[in-house]
Amino acid sequence: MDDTIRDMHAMEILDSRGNPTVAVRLELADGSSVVSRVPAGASTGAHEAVELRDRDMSRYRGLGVSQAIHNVNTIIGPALKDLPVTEQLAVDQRMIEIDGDPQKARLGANAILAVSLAVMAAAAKCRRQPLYRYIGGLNAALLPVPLLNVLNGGAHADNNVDIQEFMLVPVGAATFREGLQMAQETYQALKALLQSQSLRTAVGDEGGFAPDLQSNRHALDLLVEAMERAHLKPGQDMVLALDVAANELKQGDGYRLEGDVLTGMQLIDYYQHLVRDYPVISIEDGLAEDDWDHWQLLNDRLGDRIQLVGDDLFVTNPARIARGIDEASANAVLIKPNQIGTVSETLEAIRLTQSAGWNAVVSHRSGETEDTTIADLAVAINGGQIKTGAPARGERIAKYNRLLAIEQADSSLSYAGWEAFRR
Ligand code: 2PG
Ligand code: MG
Repeated sequence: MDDTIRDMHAMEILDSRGNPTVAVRLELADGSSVVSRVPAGASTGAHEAVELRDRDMSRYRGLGVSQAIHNVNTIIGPALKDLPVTEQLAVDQRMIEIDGDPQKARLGANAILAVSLAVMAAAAKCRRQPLYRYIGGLNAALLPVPLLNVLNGGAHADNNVDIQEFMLVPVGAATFREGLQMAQETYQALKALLQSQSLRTAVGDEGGFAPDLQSNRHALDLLVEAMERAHLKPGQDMVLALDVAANELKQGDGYRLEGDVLTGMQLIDYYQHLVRDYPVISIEDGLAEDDWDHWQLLNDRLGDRIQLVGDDLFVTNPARIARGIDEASANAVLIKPNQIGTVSETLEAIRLTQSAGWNAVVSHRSGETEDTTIADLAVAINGGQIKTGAPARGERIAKYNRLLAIEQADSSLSYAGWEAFRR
């Protein structure tokens, strides 16, 4: 059979931060091959699947992945030989069984995901379908609204801004291409604005600017002004999304924000005021990963007005998402395949999220590669949103360029626009 796995080889490559990560080249019985590459986070959640690192301080400051590579080449590869790549679930199950650890700590989620992604890509190739069509079938109909992180703070930058990501959301565009252009022009307007105020225009890990600013509100003011300079109407053509990454703000029982320590309730009040004063449509990780009580209170307060996204809270894990649905903790889930470690479990997380009427927002990691799988995934699941960084830097642009190509090639798809945020 042409669609069976003949061979696979893992390789240690570098991600966009220059840290080692895993790539896998999978060869099919018919001689054709595909390559997958896995990303890596910086503000990682405690409940994520385990990224296996060597901890050998004589190489890459302990961040090498040679053990994960070895696991693919000597354990996973031989175990999957001759299996058909169209049996994604069986392949993923096999790896989960061999690993045996709930957080995939033995083989490493980086090793397992690289293989899982390669299997999916190979299956699409066998079927001669674009990846999004293979995953989504006839159902795939929407091009996602991009959430472009143009101003960075927190763990992604060396500045004094404590919200990790300020994102442009071009909801008012008619097409993906137009939305990307609107965002790029706003990004350039922001750069000029920063320069005119003698603020730094060096960028953070995801390509967003990382100036020292007076406050989070200062950042929001700059973004609104940049939109206006780009001839856009804030709140109409374009809105804003935040990723607070509140785990990183945790201090004792409270949250450290702009020099003060706030209680969970005070932080919720703070968000309510931001939403009143700025066109903020989405807040991700407004609270920490185990602060379930305050998540519920936040959703109570703002969940009927804006999108509340759990990233470190849910870690793309169906069990944690199920709890969140049960407790009405949020109304959206950030989907990162490497938080859970296989394609099948990622798709299960998405199904669960969408079955509750929640939004599934497909996302990159702060450490990325040229791999564009998430662009196809966002289209396949009709999620209507993708978060993949600034309109700058090759590893971010690769995803946007892939979406431009999909839009160009497939006139049956339409841009999600405001639809993506209708609740
Ligand atoms: C996040 C991500 C991506 P990291 O917090 O949402 O922007 O960052 O990959 O560092 O977890
Ligand atoms: Mg996040």
